[in-house]
Amino acid sequence: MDSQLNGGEVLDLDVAIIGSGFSGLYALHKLRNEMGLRVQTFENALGVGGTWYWNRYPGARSDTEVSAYCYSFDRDLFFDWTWSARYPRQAEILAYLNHVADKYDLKRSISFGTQVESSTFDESIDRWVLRTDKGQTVHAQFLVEGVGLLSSTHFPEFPGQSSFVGDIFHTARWPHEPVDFTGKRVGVIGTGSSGIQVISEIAAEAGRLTVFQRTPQYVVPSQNRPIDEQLLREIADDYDGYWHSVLHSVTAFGFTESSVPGESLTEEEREAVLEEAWNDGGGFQFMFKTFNDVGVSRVTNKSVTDFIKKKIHEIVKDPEVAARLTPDQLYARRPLCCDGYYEVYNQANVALIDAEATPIVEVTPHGIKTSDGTVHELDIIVFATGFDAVTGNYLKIDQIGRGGLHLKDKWGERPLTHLGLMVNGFPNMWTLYGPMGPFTNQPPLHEAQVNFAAAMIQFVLDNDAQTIEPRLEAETNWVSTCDDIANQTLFPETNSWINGSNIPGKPVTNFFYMGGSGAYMDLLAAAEESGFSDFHLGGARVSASV
Ligand code: NA7
Repeated sequence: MDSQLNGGEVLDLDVAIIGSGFSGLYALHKLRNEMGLRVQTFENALGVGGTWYWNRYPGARSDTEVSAYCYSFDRDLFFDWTWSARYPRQAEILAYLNHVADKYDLKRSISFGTQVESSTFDESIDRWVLRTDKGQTVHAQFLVEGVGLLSSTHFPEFPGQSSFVGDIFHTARWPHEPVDFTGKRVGVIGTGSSGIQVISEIAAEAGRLTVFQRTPQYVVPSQNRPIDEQLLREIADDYDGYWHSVLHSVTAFGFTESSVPGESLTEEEREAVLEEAWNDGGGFQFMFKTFNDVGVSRVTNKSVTDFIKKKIHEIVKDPEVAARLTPDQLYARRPLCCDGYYEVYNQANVALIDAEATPIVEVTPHGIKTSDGTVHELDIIVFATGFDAVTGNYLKIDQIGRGGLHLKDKWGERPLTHLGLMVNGFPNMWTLYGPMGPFTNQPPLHEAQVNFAAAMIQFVLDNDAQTIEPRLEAETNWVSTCDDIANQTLFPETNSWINGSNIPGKPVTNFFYMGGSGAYMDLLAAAEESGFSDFHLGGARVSASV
């Protein structure tokens, strides 16, 4: 199939996929190569990789151990690829994803540089009708959306921003050509995962680095190093068992979570565990491998925050700067890790601005003005301001389901899905790692969700049916289950992209299933075993579950 359609042509497909990141690439392989369906992928970028295509900023790397941040579906693929470290850089992950696309001959079915502008379910033909910015019309029975959890950028516009005479970059829309920071006065706005990585990397290069920090963050070292050879031997000895254990853990990050409540230990015992975790590295390990109640117990959570606060004051020599870097919130945001982050603030060329006490009020032609009237003179401004997460990219596409229902209206107050994967009123449409999906390491869950979607598609085909969609009651129950679980944790008490509070005007609510990967896998298995009884099969000649 020609991967670059001409304008005006109508393409008739079994499956249209949107996105060629981790999830979209695997969906294409599964549905086209394994199931023999007619599939075409539409990709906004000029290459594969999704997140790893766009986030080329200096210092960008995975902070998930790569032995679980990769595909599992082909043992040969796993062992044929050699990673340089546990937490590889962006370029290495992008090279891996290109290798995957080439190995399984995926690129010929991807329309690059093509934005899907709308997708409408035409009830008269039971098909999705997609329109692209290239003027193409696509008919597809099934629509699989792998548009990215963290992809739609949050790029605030401060007054006067267009007058800035230097360069402005967003970490998630980084240029392909290297940016030279040598001797430059650089301002970084934001201290989330992207901010701490870019700050740690460019501090050595920039003439002067000014960090605009609104909310201080807890950052632990990643202690990056080569992948443990012993781990690779264990994976080789029991490949399927390893991936089964990843998927049936709580977080799917490739380590065994602690089963010990911090509350059951003394303060000294907790501190010893935390010291060991600090020296071993990893943000998710720090939250989940230390104790099993960091996210639910205030006692344990306080031990963790006290420990990191102490480390900040040990590392950062200027007590005032250390105080400014010290959070006063719970350890209940997305956990961060980065080697050498706090150490950066001991450098003479690095300044930390408290952008909560003195917010940015304006961008002037030559810098950033804060509310105390100071103009911080800059040659380059880096926005590390994050994403309109989880729902942002779904709502960029004008998606219209049954009865003319727009997804943006259906999700006006909050996103609604069943299993984080399908939406009532939007038949034959899968939202990979979409809202109300599991809060876990993504790649293993992408595969699981694609396999589940593939099984549903096969179910529709086997039953000679036209459509499948979740029953409204199932969707309602799922969302309230997700909320019940989230409300038992401390996560709703902090503000971040996890609950939508980082985007002005966005509903602040729960966006995740926090019941764990293993429980989620059991739910997917039960749904399949039940003959997808939570779903309505439409247009079936042989009735299976109507
Ligand atoms: P994050 O984690 O959402 O961080 C964004 C940062 O930008 C955060 O420090 C924000 O401060 C700051 N920010 C956002 N808007 C502003 C304005 N208007 N003024 C000042 N500061 C601002 O995004 P990342 O890209 O770092 O990481 C997102 C996820 O991607 C990450 O968790 C990984 O899963 C991968 P705030 O904290 O809101 O006060």
